[in-house]
Amino acid sequence: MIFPSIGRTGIWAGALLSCLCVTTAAAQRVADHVAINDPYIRAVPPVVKTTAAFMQIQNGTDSERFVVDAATPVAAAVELHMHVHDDGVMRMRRIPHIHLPPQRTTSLEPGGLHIMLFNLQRNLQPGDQIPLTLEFDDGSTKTVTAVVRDVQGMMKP
Ligand SMILES: [Cu+2]
Repeated sequence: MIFPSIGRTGIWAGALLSCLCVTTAAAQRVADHVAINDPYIRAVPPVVKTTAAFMQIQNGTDSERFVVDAATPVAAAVELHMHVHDDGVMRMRRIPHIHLPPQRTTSLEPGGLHIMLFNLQRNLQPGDQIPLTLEFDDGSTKTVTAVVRDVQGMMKP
């Protein structure tokens, strides 16, 4: 009976090592474990100085992470926003962070979560490629190239 119990101890030691590995991975930069797909910015007429950016954010970590800020050289101010239903009216609201559940993809899309760009510093033409930087809860950042796109038939950001 001694040998089987030693065997079990070996299994537990292995499980413990796996846990340590996961902890080490989580201690790495969040930005290295987050994939951002199809980032784009809504094209707006030159007189409009406000627009929004959308994308899919895939959290490849086993823990809950957050986007805490964003920035782009084409906007003087950037905020994280969501839409809420308020007595049948859709309104935007600033939020402190965008929640990224573990091993899930979070959609930023018209009518939902978005990154709001205020006081545009230049005219954005469809096809323009704009750097956009996201900051995560551990302070790490990731810069992607967002394409300016006409977004047809969607509600305003
Ligand atoms: Cu907004």
